[in-house]
Amino acid sequence: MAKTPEKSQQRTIYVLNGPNLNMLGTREPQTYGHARLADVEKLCKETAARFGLIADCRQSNHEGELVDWIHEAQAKGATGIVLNAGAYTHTSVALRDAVAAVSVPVIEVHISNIFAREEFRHVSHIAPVAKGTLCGFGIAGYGLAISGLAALLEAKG
Ligand code: CA2
Repeated sequence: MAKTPEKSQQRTIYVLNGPNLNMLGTREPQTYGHARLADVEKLCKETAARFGLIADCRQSNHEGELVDWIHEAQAKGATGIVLNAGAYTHTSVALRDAVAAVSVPVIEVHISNIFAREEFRHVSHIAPVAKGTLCGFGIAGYGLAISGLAALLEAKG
């Protein structure tokens, strides 16, 4: 029997990276380290697999595409979203509204400690509507976010 769309991605975590994160590992290693986006995606897939989950990793430089993927995660019944919205974190009401509009738990991740940087990075429009926020752990934060989502799932039974 065909599965309903809502049930089709019950064990999938969307890992969404926003603008310029495709440049990871090419510049600013003092802030973002030496790992590339491909390394982040490998870490996410391996961490997810440890919990019997699948990481669906995507990156976009376009705000609307990120909004669409958040809606898609809800429509397809994804288990969670790990979101590094990059600079849109500090500017995007549209992304905040998308996160608020879905019941899928969203964990906000930042590689750097945004609170130890320029003042304009101290504001996150995502944090108030996210299930949780991690920052300052380097790319390990993505793995921690996936472990956290797995713990939430476990607690829900
Ligand atoms: O620390 C993070 O993960 C950020 O979300 C990264 C964003 C920044 O705007 C946020 O304030 C904090 C920037 C991502 C750009 O990444 C680059 C990496 C290497 C070279 C150029 C850009």
